[in-house]
Amino acid sequence: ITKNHRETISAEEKNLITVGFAQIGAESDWRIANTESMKEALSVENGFRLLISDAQQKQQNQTKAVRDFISQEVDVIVIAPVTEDGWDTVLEEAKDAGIPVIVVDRMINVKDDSLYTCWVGSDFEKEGRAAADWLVKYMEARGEGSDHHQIAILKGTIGSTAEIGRTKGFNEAIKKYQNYEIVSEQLGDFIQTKGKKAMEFCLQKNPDIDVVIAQNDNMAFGAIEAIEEIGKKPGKDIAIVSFDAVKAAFEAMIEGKLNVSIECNPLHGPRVAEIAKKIMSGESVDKLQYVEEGIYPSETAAKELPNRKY
Ligand code: GYE
Repeated sequence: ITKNHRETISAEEKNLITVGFAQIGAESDWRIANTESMKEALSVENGFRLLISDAQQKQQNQTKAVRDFISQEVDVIVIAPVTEDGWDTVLEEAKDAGIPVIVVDRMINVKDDSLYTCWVGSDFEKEGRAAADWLVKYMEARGEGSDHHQIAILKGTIGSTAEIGRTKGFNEAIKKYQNYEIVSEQLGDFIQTKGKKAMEFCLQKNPDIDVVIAQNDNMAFGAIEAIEEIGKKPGKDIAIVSFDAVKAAFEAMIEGKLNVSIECNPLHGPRVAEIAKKIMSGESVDKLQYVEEGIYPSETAAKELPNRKY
């Protein structure tokens, strides 16, 4: 490398915006797509230097990552928080250091909202309501609208906005219908293997379950395995509703094993990049930004699969 070339590189590097991203982990297809989207949008070509930390789904690792980013004097910190609570102290440290914080995906619950600049993500409660409304219409169409339905819920990480919102939205919407009964709620932490274990437990305790609400696709994939292992047909004997709408969910729907996936968009990278640039140039940004999402029942799967980006 010639001296001139070296000087050009360092001049370019000086102009890059350094972003520290405290990611949750790699627990699901959704999460992997989210990390990819961030890497793609916050690239050197786009003017960024991106540092990513993988917290292995432990919030204490995220707190540590944020402290590391503060000591490295990054320009912007991005956090995809595991749960909503427990952020006040470390965000005060970021504020004292003058580093703006963008929250993505799940939300945080802090005493002082000025501890973060903005949030980008999904309306999880709306997703939960959509799941209930879809289920009721589906059972009506099957001629089982007034049958007694026994529902198992496979829950994601407790205290995460995705779990809180999907639970609240679904429960509030379904309680209007007295023939729908939630008979079991099990924890699956948004992970396929844990979803399978949770489903096995549900089936042992309540063999008559005929509906599963899996709070993400990967837990639904685990549930499908558990249902098949006892000789029942997922998607037929037991209706399965899930969230995210990742590619593999479309494949499961084409095979008739999953009935619907309520979309949750993980492709936050481009929006985060735009927000980071605005913050760095002193422009103001909206405090909360919700992304648009759809509902994909199995009959749309074959047509939609080729268009899916994650
Ligand atoms: O549904 C799940 C992931 O917070 C929206 O986290 C996200 C959820 C998503 O592990 O697959």
